[in-house]
Amino acid sequence: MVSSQTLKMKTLLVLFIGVFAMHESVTAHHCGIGWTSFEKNCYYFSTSAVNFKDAMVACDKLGSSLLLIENSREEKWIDLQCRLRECLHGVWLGLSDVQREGYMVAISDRRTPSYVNWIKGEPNNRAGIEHCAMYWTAHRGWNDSPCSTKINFACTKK
Ligand SMILES: [Ca+2]
Ligand SMILES: [Ca+2]
Repeated sequence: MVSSQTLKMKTLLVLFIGVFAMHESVTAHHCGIGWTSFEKNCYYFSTSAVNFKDAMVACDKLGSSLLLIENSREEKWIDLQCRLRECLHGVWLGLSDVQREGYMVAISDRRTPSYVNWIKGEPNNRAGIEHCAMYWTAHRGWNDSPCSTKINFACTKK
């Protein structure tokens, strides 16, 4: 036999959990469904590997830009995400030297990045065809790669 007091308590508890869950989902999704937040930024991680241009277009369609890592904190977080998610190889970075060989600039504003973490010996423009930058999870650093390579990507809203 359930007393009306117990029923009231149960109703309150269900209500409380409901409100809490709603609040949680709003907090988690302030970046939008499918997005993850870190510090004040929002990130979207692709579930498939595509070439550099397709990654750029995909981020643009989502009202965002291809990832640009701006400090080591952000880089460590990206690295962790890549290890937790499907992007084990790495992700594209919004940097290219396609306009002027040897000058890696942000595709968004053509500026030289203030933070870089090239792997030793990179960017090496191997075979003269590497013009797009990527974060390489296995080496925990950046590499220039042919833009036609298919790898995962991350978009950011900053
Ligand atoms: Ca190059
Ligand atoms: Ca390279």
